[in-house]
Amino acid sequence: MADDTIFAKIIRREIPTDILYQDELVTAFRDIHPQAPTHILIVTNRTIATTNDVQPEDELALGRLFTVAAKLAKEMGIDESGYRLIVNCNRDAGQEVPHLHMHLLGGRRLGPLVARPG
Ligand code: DGP
Repeated sequence: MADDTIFAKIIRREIPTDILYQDELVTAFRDIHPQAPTHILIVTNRTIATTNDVQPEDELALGRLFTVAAKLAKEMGIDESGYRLIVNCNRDAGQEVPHLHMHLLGGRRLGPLVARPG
């Protein structure tokens, strides 16, 4: 089933996860492999595989990713110190989960925007 990503299971609460925020459009929870003191994923409830697959009718949900990111950043106390929002698409960006999500990272200096190839 195309919609059956690990994130879809989290959204449907089939996998126990500490949900930080959920509404009719998006769901937020902590990344299982945090890259910073605050590392939260905000995912669209509709399974959109990549940013290549977004539709005009997704615009409300995509905007909601930002309003929820700002709300959570404030709650986590990183709104003034700063944070980074990342959306990866496909192989070269290292997208692992084919379900559109925004990373909210903060709580330390995050360094350069793009890592040099190793
Ligand atoms: P990306 O590379 O942008 O597709 O990021 C996927 C992120 O999802 C990665 O940082 C690890 C996280 N992740 C993968 N599986 C799970 C899971 O089962 N639970 C949680 N909380 N995070 C997960």
